[in-house]
Amino acid sequence: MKVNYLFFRALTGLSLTGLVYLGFTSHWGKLLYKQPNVLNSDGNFLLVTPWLAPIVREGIYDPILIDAVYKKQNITIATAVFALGKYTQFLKDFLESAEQNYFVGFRVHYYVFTDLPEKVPAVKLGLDHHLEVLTVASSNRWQEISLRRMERLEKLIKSRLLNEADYVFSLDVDSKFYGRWGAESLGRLVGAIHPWYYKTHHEWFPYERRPESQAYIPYSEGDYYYGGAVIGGLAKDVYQLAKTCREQLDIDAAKSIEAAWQEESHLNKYFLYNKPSKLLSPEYLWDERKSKPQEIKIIRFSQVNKNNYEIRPNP
Ligand code: UD2
Repeated sequence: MKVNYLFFRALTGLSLTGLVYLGFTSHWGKLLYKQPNVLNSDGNFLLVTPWLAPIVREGIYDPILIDAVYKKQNITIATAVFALGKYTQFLKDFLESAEQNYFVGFRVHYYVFTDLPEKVPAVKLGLDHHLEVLTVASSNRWQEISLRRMERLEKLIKSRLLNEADYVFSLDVDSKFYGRWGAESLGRLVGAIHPWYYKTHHEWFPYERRPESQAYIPYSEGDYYYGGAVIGGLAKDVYQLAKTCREQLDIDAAKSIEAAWQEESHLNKYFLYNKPSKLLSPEYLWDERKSKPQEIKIIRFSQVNKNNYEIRPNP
């Protein structure tokens, strides 16, 4: 809807300069503003976004203190992992490395979605860590497997996790933990900055650019590019995210449109207009194929180098 500038000015008493300063544009609900920086002048990740969400990285928190604060709350962290088809081969390393690093000492419940339950490895779990296998239908398209995670997550949270968990994470299985991942990652709505795009201008982000798609983001907009591999937050907030993304995916599907990066494109659209309250620096979402730059002090969770042609059900 077009906004009548004079009407708005009369209503708010703001001058044109004020409106420009606020980043007000001619469409309701949209703000035009300079793309936020990711790195400080000292070459480290910024401490907070311009909307005051912390960007979590090494050196800005006390791991023992922050775990102690959250342990007093007696919380349960549900963690959804999808391993369908040949991706079951990643489960062993994922789970074994998680048990060394991921919310050690907290109550963690893994929900492993798979079409091959017999391939789920028996991994020794730490105290108060539990694992449940949820059998789901196979798919012959990897894109479908990846994007249907939103629908499956939505259903799981609605049917169970709103009662069974405080926080929910959904993590890519073709990944491994290399360092501590604890309570510093908890927040109302949590996204991870993608390791390949944190120095990229938003015009070059691989957002969906076709206006016909619900995931469409114009070239002039965008804060950060978030990875689909890590989604987290309070159960009710992750539910809202998953439900909205699933609805948007359904609208696209009815129009035979699949966004450039499936659910990751819809996630980026969601986060643009529903800003995450906490961001994880790429320490929490790295990629083995990328060498470690000086601004990354420690790699905590990283995508493993996989041969897509060998492991995916389709090109
Ligand atoms: C990116 C995202 C991923 C997802 C995808 C777009 C990062 C680092 N990765 O990764 O999260 O948004 O783009 O759709 O942000 N899976 C199976 N079986 C399959 C295929 C996929 O279980 O045959 C599951 C599995 O949990 C995997 C996830 O779907 O981790 C994403 O698939 P991917 O890792 O192959 O996607 P990729 O590498 O393009």
